[in-house]
Amino acid sequence: MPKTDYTLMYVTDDSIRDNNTFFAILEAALKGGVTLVQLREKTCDTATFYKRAVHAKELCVVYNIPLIINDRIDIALAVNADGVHIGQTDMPFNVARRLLGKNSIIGLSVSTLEQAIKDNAQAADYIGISPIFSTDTKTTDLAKPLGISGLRSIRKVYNKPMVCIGGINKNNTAEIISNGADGIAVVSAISKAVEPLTATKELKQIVCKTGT
Ligand code: TZP
Ligand code: MG
Repeated sequence: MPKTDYTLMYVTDDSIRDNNTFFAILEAALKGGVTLVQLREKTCDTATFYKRAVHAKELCVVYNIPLIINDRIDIALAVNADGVHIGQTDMPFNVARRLLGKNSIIGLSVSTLEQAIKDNAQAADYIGISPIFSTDTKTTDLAKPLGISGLRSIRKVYNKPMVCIGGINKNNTAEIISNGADGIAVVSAISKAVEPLTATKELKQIVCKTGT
């Protein structure tokens, strides 16, 4: 299995219900150099989620980029996705691993230092620092932002890949990477950009320039 590149994850924007727009932005993100895609759907029915997942997987295969499914292990299995991203109140980590197998990528959201030192975080392929900053994109179940100091404390105890999410844009990306994150995950910095392709390229360049 090739090593996963956590530099820049595009988390899809579930407020975009028009499929043409949704997939045009996803393709711009892929063209612009995202290294992972996470399909995140919080409000639609299973059939709609599944259909988006099928098409997202087809696009990701063309660009040779892993597709991660948010929350839904059944959808990940159904479309042969590369992994899942789960939160603290989703399917227990060990069960997700058993269902998906050892070759799938499993990411876990972590909102405190305590969560980062638990077994499930240590067993995850990567953790998402969630949220690093405040955001208007996710309005429910959002923990207090960890900020740069929270990121630094978690970096000291966590040796595997760490991706930050929440309120990230081109102005705060360098600070996140220079304080120990392996990559960033964004929704609106790409989905709401006037030019998603250009925005993606800019974010990628900042992460790559700042990272070691
Ligand atoms: N999880 C924590 S914050 C967040 C998610 C899905 C939303 C991030 O969106 P944005 O627009 O990049 O701040
Ligand atoms: Mg979740």
